[in-house]
Amino acid sequence: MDTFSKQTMETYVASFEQVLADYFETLRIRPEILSKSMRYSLENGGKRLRPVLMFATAQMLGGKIVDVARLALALEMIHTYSLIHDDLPAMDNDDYRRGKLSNHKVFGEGQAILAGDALLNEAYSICLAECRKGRTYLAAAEQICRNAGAFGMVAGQAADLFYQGMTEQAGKTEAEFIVLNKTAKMIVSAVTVPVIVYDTDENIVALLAEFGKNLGFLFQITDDMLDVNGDFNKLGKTIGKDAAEDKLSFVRLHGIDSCAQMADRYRDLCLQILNELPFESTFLAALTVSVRNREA
Ligand code: GRG
Repeated sequence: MDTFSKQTMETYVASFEQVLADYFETLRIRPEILSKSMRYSLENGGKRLRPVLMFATAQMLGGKIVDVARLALALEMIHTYSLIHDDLPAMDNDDYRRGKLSNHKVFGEGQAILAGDALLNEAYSICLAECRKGRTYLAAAEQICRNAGAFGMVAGQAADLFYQGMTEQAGKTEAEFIVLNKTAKMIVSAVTVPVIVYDTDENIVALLAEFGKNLGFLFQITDDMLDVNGDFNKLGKTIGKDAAEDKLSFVRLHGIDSCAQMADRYRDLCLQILNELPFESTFLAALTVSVRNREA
């Protein structure tokens, strides 16, 4: 990433950290263990990809971070709950996340489930409060909730779990369903919430949704590749789990070399879509390239 994009990225991350700090400042969550376990996962080490995408898209459209700040908080809370639950023994069973012990390794499984539940419920509470701002916020909140639930991330996770160990019975269609729902739809939410809030032209909404979808596929393919050739110290989570658990990953289906070529194609598609937009999209282009080249 060039220096300007790096600085822009830092500004967005810092803005999000402030939104998060304000959230915990105004609320006193009891009991202490619930507050601690929510904060443990929400405050520690995430890349903040989804809030960064939301802020960058809002600014690209001529809007302000503050316009979407609370919806970015809701989306990151949903993302965080999904990571806590994904790490549980009943799901991906990972002891590490972001280079630290997973939530359930610190607080126990019961508290980890509840921290995830509380984050999800808080996210919906925030979305509902945002709906008071009017029709476009209602539509944006609806999009976040839909893409996270039975027509999005939860459906993708259910399929992922279902096909684990059954890779012979499933193929490209099932793998694409998993990636689209589990990973891409949350990214689609991040980049379409601002266009929905500003009630922008439908063609722009469609182009940004397509950008988010392709970026989601790029993100997941690089995730699958890092599970093979990544470094635990940079990635902060266990390597080699997809193969060990016979997951229906893109690497399992296509092999690592083809995945590298597919990742290049998804990156180029994203860049092409950004070029079609009538906005200055240098930062989103730099971010796309950094997702392709990421090591963490
Ligand atoms: C439990 C309903 C439910 C869903 C879990 C998030 C998820 C779905 C599974 C995690 C496994 C995985 C590889 C998901 C897809 C990619 C992804 C969401 C990776 C983690 O996102 P990052 O890298 O996380 O943005 P950070 O740590 O930076 O916040």
